[in-house]
Amino acid sequence: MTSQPPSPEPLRAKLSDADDRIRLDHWMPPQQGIFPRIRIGRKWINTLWALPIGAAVLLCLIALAQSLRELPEVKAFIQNHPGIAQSTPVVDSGFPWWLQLQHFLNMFFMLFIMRSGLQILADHPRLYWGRDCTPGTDWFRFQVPVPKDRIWTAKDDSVTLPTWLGIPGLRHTLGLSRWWHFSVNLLWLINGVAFYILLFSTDQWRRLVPVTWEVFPAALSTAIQYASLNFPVDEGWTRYNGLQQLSYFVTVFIAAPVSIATGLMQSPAISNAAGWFGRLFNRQAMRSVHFISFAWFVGFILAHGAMVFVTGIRQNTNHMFAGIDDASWTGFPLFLVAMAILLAAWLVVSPFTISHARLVQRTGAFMIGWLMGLAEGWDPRSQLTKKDISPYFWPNGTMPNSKEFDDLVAENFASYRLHVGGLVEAPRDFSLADLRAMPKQEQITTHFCIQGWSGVAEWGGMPMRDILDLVKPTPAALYAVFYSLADGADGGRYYDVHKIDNMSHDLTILAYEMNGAPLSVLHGAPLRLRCENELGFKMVKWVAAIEFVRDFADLGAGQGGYNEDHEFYGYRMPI
Ligand SMILES: Nc1nc2c(c(=O)[nH]1)N[C@H]1C(S)=C(S)[C@@H](COP(=O)(O)O)O[C@H]1N2
Ligand SMILES: [Mo]
Repeated sequence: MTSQPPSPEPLRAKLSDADDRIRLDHWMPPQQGIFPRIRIGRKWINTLWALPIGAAVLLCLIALAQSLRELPEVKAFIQNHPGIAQSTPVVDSGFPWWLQLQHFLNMFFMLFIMRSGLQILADHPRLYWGRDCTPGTDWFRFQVPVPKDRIWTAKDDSVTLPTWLGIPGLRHTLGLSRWWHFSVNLLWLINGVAFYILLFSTDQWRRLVPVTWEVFPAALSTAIQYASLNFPVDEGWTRYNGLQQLSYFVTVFIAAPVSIATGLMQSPAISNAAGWFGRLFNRQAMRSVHFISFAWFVGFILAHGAMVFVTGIRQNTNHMFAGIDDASWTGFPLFLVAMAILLAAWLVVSPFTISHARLVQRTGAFMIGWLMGLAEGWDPRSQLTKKDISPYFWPNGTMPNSKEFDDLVAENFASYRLHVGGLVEAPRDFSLADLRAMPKQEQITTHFCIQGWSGVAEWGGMPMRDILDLVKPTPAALYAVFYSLADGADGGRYYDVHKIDNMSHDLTILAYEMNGAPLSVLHGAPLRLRCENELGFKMVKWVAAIEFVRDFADLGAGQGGYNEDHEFYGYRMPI
């Protein structure tokens, strides 16, 4: 007996090809944000005030420190604590080549990480502490308040960054910035681990790790001396003063690991696999801490950079760029070369990313996609309780806009059929009544949008594993394609591809209810996918058909989904 190959899903013809670069006439129109504001109580304060206030505080501190230093008690204090904690052990090995190299690589990687991170933030330019992203509960934003008089999707909320600031700048380009952020993170992590190992296998750890409580009075003394503009003696070749030690220690051993942990905890797969830990350290709190850690790095770089100049540029650049301890001009030109490399990278990266977007997507997937994909294997089981349900759930995506769909809404989806076919033994059409008659599963889960917002809702629907049992995919079926009734933002049908393993996870359902009520059109009626180990864009709304396939290279632009084709996302996005 020979079996006929199944005819391909007719909706395939509605998929569209996509550009391999960003063309501005096809891209989201720009939208300027506002200067960042911080909410204190009910008042929003423009962070631009930090400049005049900071300058005034600095001037006062200088005056204060200078008068303090005339007091005999303070004189005695500085005499006892000259700046370097007395029992700080001495480093004998100077500034070895590996330390210089790692310092440079760290700067180089941070440039990409910080700029691409800002670009990701600009896609949902608000921060919150609570679990949900209810408008008005944000504590930081660089966007106006959420308009109440119309549907305002998360995509509407995204703002433009200049190409010199974000990577690649523009608006809603986080698909590409994420590849930069995660790929360079991996390199930065490798550099960091190698740095930790080398620090502790040599005597270099002595620079950074305080071994005596004396470091605190020493740091205070150093701060007073710096602030009075009469600097302490520098022994940077062999050991650091209290203030240096504390700030370097915090940067290397606290801010860096905190950034990594709070970054990972924003992932649906990791947060859901972490159980109570993921529920306690919710995504929005993690995003906020991630940002504060970023702000620490910005402050550190500014202060550290300024100190390199004002405490002796020749000695300092000789130490870190030439590995010698004298007052010659040897290190300074090398420092300039390093800065020129950073500047060149800075100027090139955004234009390159815009004109080679597909290449950036492919390279990113090659470097980090496989690692991210590992998290897909975990079956997400983490659920919340009814009291965690968000009062507000951001709508997102491109709404259906066709007579076909309006007609379905008008008749309350009576003639709607979900078509399930492709590489299956028993292709089938389901009416909404058929689906409702099957065993229903309810779950209270967090939705993680790639743009950064999240929300908790209760979903009711039928498990995908039951559909698998009915239609029986053949062994050749490796992926499930979800076709929507709606087009995507750039024309052509919205669709998305999942590995078939995702279909048998406990919490993968086709939802027709949200928070105990029938699903609204805004959130995907008549049917939407819930697949809790992936980011939101992979959960197709207004599902029209499911096709099981062996490969997706011949669908659309071949990247595994609409946003994968048009916005350069990855098709496996559990992180
Ligand atoms: N058909 C279709 N499905 C879609 C989208 C879309 O644009 N079209 N957007 C996706 C994105 S990016 C997200 S975050 C969720 C948003 O679901 P919500 O509107 O219920 O919040 O739907 C996903 N499903
Ligand atoms: Mo999203």
